[in-house]
Formats: sequence, structure tokens, C-alpha cells
Amino acid sequence: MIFSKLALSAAAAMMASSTGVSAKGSEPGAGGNIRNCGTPQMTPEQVHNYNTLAMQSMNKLNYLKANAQKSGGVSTQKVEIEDLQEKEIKVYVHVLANGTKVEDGYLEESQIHEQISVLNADFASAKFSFHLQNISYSINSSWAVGEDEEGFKSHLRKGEYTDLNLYFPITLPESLLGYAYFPLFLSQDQAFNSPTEGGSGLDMFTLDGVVIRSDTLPFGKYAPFNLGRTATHEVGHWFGLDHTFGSGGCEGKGDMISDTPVEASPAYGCQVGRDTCPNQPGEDPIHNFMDYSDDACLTEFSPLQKAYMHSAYETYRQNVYGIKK
Ligand SMILES: *[C@@H]1O[C@H](CO)[C@@H](O)[C@H](O)[C@H]1NC(C)=O
Ligand SMILES: *[C@@H]1O[C@H](CO)[C@@H](O)[C@H](O)[C@H]1NC(C)=O
Ligand SMILES: *[C@@H]1O[C@H](CO)[C@@H](O)[C@H](O)[C@H]1NC(C)=O
Ligand SMILES: [Ca+2]
Ligand SMILES: [Zn+2]
Repeated sequence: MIFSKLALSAAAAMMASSTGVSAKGSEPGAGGNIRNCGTPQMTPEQVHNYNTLAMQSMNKLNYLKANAQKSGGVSTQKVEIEDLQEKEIKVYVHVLANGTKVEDGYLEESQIHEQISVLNADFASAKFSFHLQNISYSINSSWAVGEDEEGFKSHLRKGEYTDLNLYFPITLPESLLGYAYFPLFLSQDQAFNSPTEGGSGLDMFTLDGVVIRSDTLPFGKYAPFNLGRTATHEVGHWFGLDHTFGSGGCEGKGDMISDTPVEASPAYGCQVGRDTCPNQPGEDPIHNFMDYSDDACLTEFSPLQKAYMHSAYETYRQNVYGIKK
């Protein structure tokens, strides 16, 4: 989600036949706040690549489960987790404030540590852990409201493509809670922002990362989205996961993850028992981190989502320019 003419030209160049930025959902939640995620929709090429990867992950999981059943005794859940190789993610946090007071968005370090703890708790069963490397504080009235994405990212982005940059402005345009970018084959896709296409020349390496309004952090003011789960959701995108409601309703491609039940539209609040695709197996995955429910209602990734995140991380983020890290 780039809020500038760069966005339009880059999006046009890259997403020729796609709908570009999604701003799904406008049903009011409790207190008038709405979960609204600005992560751009997948391009047709991403859909193709991620689907292939998800199929491979599923086949591997099924194979492991079948083997476990043959040898007996081992629970399939244990097998699903055992096969995943623990990964430690370095995290760089960037606070985009309007002044040095807490009310200017100048976050206390303790609140940032709380957010990292939430990430660690939510991703623990997926075998990802997050390790804070550094916090930068910028005071800039444009950046503090999420404007000039190119500017703040080109100044602040740290680390490698394996590392997570989290940007915390006070607020974001278009009432978004956050947005992220899916992982890409950098060497191929960097060019889509090229100046000759009307872009700024910023590459996808620089844009990579997660932007979240800081009142969604634990103890933030944006109830019922203030338990830190916006970060969990956006980091899920950063690992390559789509929304559980995908696109195209009950007959659409969904999220390409076969163990999350298909749902027709985002779920808001905490609608236990919701089933928007009654002809498809399972109730809607309203507790899944990649849905739109309130923070307190979001509790899980599915086994295949976990396996897929590892595959995508290994394929895209640890394999930049074809060189395995
Ligand atoms: C940023 O600070 C300026 C000057 O103090 C103030 O006018 C403005 O409302 C502040 N913006 C936000 C988003 O707090
Ligand atoms: C941490 O960030 C600060 C502010 O950007 C910077 O001055 C410092 O060099 C950084 N330290 C490390 C270890 O990266
Ligand atoms: C603050 O943001 C403006 C507008 O995006 C930018 O031009 C400027 O360089 C930034 N200031 C600093 C100190 O980085
Ligand atoms: Ca169903
Ligand atoms: Zn999202």
C-alpha cells in the first residue's frame, strides 16, 4: 500500500490485471472501529507461485501424517510441528512520532517489548521467534500519520530480506490498521518500481516490512484491536499468507490453504459458528489470525499455514538472488 502516485504507477505496472490495493470491509465493529488491512492483493503471478508452494507444503504434511499413522503412536499434531525447523527472526522497530511525548506517538520501550512478546506467543506454535535488534525514533509530522512511505522506508529500513522491519506511525491513511508486503523473488521483482515505469526507483527490498498504527499495540487505544494482533496478522502476510476469506467468495481461490475452511467474506467481531459457505466443509475460520475478527477472538494459525510460512520464508527470504543463507 503506497499512498502516492508511485503507488498507482507501480501498481499499474505490476498488477496489470489485478485489482490493486484492497480495502475490504466496512462493517462497523464495536466502538465504531473497524479492522481494515491494506496489504495489496496478490498478483496473478503471486497466486500461481504461492499456490504451488502451498500444494507442496500440503503434500509434505500429508506424507508425514501418513507415515506417523503407519508407525503408530505419534499424534499427527506432533508430527506437523516436529518437522518445522525453528527460525529466529531479527526485528527492527521504527517509531514514527509527532513529538517526544507518549501522546505524540513516542512509544515507551516497554510497550514495544509487549508487542514483541505477543508476536512470540502467537507464532510460538509455528516455531518462529522474534528478536528485537534495535528501536529507532523519528519525529516527523508526515511520517507520524503514515505518509511518505518511500521517505521513511528509504531512511530507516535495516537488515536483510530475512529480517522484519516494523514501522509504528500514530495512524494511517484510509483508516487502515496496517499493511505489509508478501515475499517475492527479489532479483526478478525488484524492478517493478523502476523509474522508467514512473516509480521512484525504490525496490521491493526497501518497501519490504510491516506498517502498523501504534494504537493497535498492546495497551493501545484502538479497542477492540489493541492486543497486538494486528502485528500478528500483518506479519502473517509478510510470511506470505493471504486472508482466510481470500477473494471470490465461496467459489473463489480462497487463501489457497486447504485446512482453513472457505469463507465468503471477512468475519468481524467474534461470530462463533459463522458459516458463510454452508456447502463447503467447516465453519468459517473466525479465530484464524488471517481473518478480520477482534483481537481477543484471533487465536490460531492452521497446521498448513504454519508449514507454508516456513516454506515461503525458505524459498523467498532465505534464498535471495538464488543464494541460500
Ligand atoms: C502533530 O503536531 C502538530 C504540532 O504540534 C499538531 O498541530 C498536529 O495536530 C499533530 N498531529 C498529530 C497527528 O498528532
Ligand atoms: C540503533 O538505532 C539507533 C537509532 O537509529 C542508531 O543510532 C544505532 O546505531 C543503532 N544501533 C545498532 C546496534 O544498530
Ligand atoms: C520528514 O518528512 C518529510 C516529508 O515526507 C521529508 O521530506 C523529510 O525529509 C522528513 N524529515 C526528516 C528529518 O527525515
Ligand atoms: Ca462452511
Ligand atoms: Zn490483512
